[in-house]
Amino acid sequence: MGSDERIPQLGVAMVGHSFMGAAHSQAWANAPRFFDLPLHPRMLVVAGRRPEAAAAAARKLGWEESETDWRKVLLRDDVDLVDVCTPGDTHCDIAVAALEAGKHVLCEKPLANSVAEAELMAATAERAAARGVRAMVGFTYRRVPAIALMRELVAEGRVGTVRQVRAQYLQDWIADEDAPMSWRLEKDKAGSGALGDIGAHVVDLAQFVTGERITGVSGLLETFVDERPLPGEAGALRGSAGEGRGKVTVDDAALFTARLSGGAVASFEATRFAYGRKNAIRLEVNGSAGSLAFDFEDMNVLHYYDATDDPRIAGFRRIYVTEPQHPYVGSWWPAGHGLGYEHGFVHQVVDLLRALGEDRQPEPSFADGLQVQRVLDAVERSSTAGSQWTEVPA
Ligand code: SOE
Repeated sequence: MGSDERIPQLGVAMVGHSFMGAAHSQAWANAPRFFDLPLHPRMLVVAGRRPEAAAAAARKLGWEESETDWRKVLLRDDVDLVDVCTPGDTHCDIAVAALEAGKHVLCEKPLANSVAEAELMAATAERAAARGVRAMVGFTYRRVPAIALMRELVAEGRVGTVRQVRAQYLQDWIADEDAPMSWRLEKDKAGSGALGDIGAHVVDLAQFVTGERITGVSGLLETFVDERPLPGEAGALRGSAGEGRGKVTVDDAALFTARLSGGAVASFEATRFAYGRKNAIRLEVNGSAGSLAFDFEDMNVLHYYDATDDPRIAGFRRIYVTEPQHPYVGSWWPAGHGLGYEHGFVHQVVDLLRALGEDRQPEPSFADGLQVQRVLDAVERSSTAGSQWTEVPA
């Protein structure tokens, strides 16, 4: 697809080309096809360690070239932004080097594998921002229209004062104890298990929707299966097992309660052992004047209960979030047609490009990513200390 030559280009390089790399690639390609943008992304180069795999990914995902060494990508003058889609153990090195080389960065979640790494990344991003170089962390689900609408409705006071938040992220892709190993089950690669992989999303969402911060937690982590078959060719997320076995070194399930800065209390649950729950991100907010409820497995719907309604007709109303008045929706299909998983990634790129075009900080920033990391760390420390109440450093 040709680009409008009157719109300045932004040269993009992506590091990593598996699941997230594919999700991000379609976003870079689709954003300018559906949204009016101040910058037109040019998909210059994808980096991956194995030359054939990187070249095949470039062809399939729509990148002009491939590269095996991400450091070489940073030397290129035509690269303006580096999109980090690798496992967590490499986020810090790549993002810090890219920012220091003057490249904007989009980095997958969770921001890092430890608070120390996240602090370094946030500090580097702050220094880079003074030079107009921007960094954003990919908490993509913020950009699901029903979630963005949920935030708008809470901010408008439609549920009154928020009293309780119920947040769950439930999957089942490793519930079978013979499901293969994945880097997501190794602490040195992923930092933590369900907690960081999917719990990080609901931590971000609860804070995003309420506009409040988690100030303290009591956590409980559990590992049910500590050894699994190594993955085969098709990869762990596709359930393909190969030869040999590997050790699981992360949590399989993470549960915690929390206090929020505005006075609300919250419960969180992240697990990949909830048979039958495929990608159930469930978020419910109960306030003094009503409730809002969302489940990603029905992602175009938001449920709203207005406690000021006549009690004879009060009940949860099912809002089909597919109208042009809803966040992001108007740029897609005619009303009523609905969106999917991939659209959140497109909206993420749209918001990032608009922020860059207007020379402002995109959200969520690396500072936001660091704050989520501090929550995850507090949950781990609390669990180790027998679920002891643990404050989250501000
Ligand atoms: C696997 O649990 C995974 O791909 C996560 O890593 C993503 O962040 C989530 O969006 C979907 O599930």
